Formats: sequence, C-alpha cells, structure tokens
Amino acid sequence: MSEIRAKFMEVYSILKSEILNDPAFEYTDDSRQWVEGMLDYNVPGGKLNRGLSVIDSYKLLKEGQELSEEEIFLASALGWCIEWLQAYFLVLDDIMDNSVTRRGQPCWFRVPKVGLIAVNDGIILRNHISRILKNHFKGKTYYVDLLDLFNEVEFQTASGQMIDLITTLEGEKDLLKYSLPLHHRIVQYKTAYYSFYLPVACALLMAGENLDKHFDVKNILIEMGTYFQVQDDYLDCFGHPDVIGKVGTDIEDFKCSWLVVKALERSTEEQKKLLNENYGKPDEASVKKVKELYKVLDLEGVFAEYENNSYQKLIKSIEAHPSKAVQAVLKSFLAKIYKRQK
Ligand code: DMA
Ligand code: MG
Ligand code: MG
Ligand code: MG
Repeated sequence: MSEIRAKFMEVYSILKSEILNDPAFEYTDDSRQWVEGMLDYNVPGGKLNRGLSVIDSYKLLKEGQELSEEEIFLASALGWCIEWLQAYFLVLDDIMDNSVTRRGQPCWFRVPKVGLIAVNDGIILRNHISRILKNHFKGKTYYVDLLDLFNEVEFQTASGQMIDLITTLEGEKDLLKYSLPLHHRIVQYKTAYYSFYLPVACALLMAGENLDKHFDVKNILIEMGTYFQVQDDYLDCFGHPDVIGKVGTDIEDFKCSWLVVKALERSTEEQKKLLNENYGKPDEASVKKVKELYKVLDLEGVFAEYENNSYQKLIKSIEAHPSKAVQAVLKSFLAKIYKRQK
C-alpha cells in the first residue's frame, strides 16, 4: 500500500471512532456495533479514487509545497466525505437496481440481517458527512461553501438517479426514447458531479479558491465523468465480475445504457425487433440474446474507438487551460481512469 493510501486509511479509523462516540447520540453496545459493521462493510472497500483524488488535487494546486500534517488530514477527511457519499448512494442504488454483488461481496441489503434496514443505513451514511464536516471544518472560512457544495451535488446526483430510474418504468418500456442526449443527461447528473467535480471542488475550496471562477474546470470534469460512466456501462456487460466486483444488471433493468443506445444506432430493423423483444427481461435467455447482438454489432470496437476519441478530446480541453497546476490536477484524474478494467 502506498504511503498516502496508508495515511488515508488511518484517517478513516479516526473518523469512524469519532462517529462511534458522537455525543449527539447515546450509543449502546448494539447500536455502536451495528454502525461500525455497516461502515466497514460499505465505506472503505472500493477503489478510493474519489477520496484519494482530493489529496492528490490539493497537492497539485499547492504546486509542490510540502503539505502540513493538518492539511493532509483535512484533505483526507474531505476525501472520506466523498467516499461516505458514494457509500450512501451505492447502498440505495443496489436496492433500486436489484443488484446482487458490490465490491466482491453481497450488496448490503442482501445480507440477511440487513434487508431494508439498508434504507435507513443509507440515510445514516449521509448524515455522517454532516457530522464529519461539522467536527473538522466548522471554524474554517470555507465551511458554508463546503456544506453548500455537498448539498448541491447530492441534489444533482439524486435527480440523476431519478431520471435513470423513471426512464425504465414498466408499461412505458419504449426503446425509441433512448438516445445519446438522454444518456448524457442521466450520466452527467447521476455520476459526473459527485465522482469528478466534487473531489476537485473540495480541493479548490481548501486552497481558498472561489468555485464560481472555475466554470471551465467544472465542464471538463463533467465530460470526464461522462466518459467514466460510459466505461461503467460498458463494463456492466463486458467486464469480468471478479474484476469489477459486481454482476451487471443493466440489460435486465432496461437501463438507458450507452451500449443499448449504440446498439439501436447500429441495428437493422430485424435487430431492433430482437432488442425490443429481449431488452429489459429478467430471464437469462433474453439477456444472452442481447449480449450476442452487442457482439455482432461490434460494440467492443465501437467502445474502443469512443474511448480513444474521448481521451484525445479531454487532453485537448485540459491543455487549453491557462493554469499548469489545474492541468496537472485534471491530467492526473484522467490517467486514473483511462482504459480502466474496474
Ligand atoms: C450509479 O449508476 C450511480 C450512482 C449515483 C450510484 P449505476 O447503477 O450504473 O452504478 P453501478 O453500476 O455501480 O450499480
Ligand atoms: Mg447500480
Ligand atoms: Mg443505478
Ligand atoms: Mg452501472
């Protein structure tokens, strides 16, 4: 484990123990054990890209200055707030998407003793973010901006989840409505803001920047987030569950995935008929037919081309940015996800 990752994990232990000794709630042994188990199960087990990139971005914004212990701690705490936010959304997302596994283990709501208690656990996870921010940032000049940032991004993500879900409504299953602009709208809101803009925005606030002045950075990060979610859609079908840690459900769930949009663009009338008959059905045979069609339409090749083009386009936008430090932040982020397999 890299030094920074090890430090980041230490901060997790500190934040967790603060939460488990929160004076605003009188924990009993049972409730403390529940929350601890719930946190360990859902918060630290992912790639930690979002969280670590707060520290990474802050460092780059400081252009090589040595960070103090306090700065590292605060950047890590903000990173963990994003990981907590992610855990909150994923716990609920897996219920709504009827998923089976996450990060190589059963989804939290699939754990027998948990079930729909997972809904309240999601709410608790969200509340922990406010506790962490209050504990560590209340005296800072940028405290209000941080709270506002988390609120805005949460609203955008939940709205993105809403449109992701209502496009799949039973009785209105109509592939004709699926298009690239609709896909772009869904993924911008459900993924890009919290996964890409939020980490960098946290680092900018810590560095004393005014977020209103960084509109161009935001736009580049939203495009990067879109590319990231296209990868997620691709891996849902073509990734290996052992590697991505989850079993895909987009076909069964009738999701407006990038793959189905591309398939529709490239299908003959007959192939469209096959899609209409099999997309969004829960049985294995239907899913298999859809996956076979994706192969026939060479969506793997289409994706490879999309990935190259996106990368080139992003690099070009990044290099057009006037600040070398900001360029470094964006390039470092892009390098973490380019051609990812998980
Ligand atoms: C996830 O979209 C978005 C949020 C806000 C969790 P998704 O359902 O495609 O994610 P996953 O493939 O990880 O379930
Ligand atoms: Mg999901
Ligand atoms: Mg989902
Ligand atoms: Mg997905």
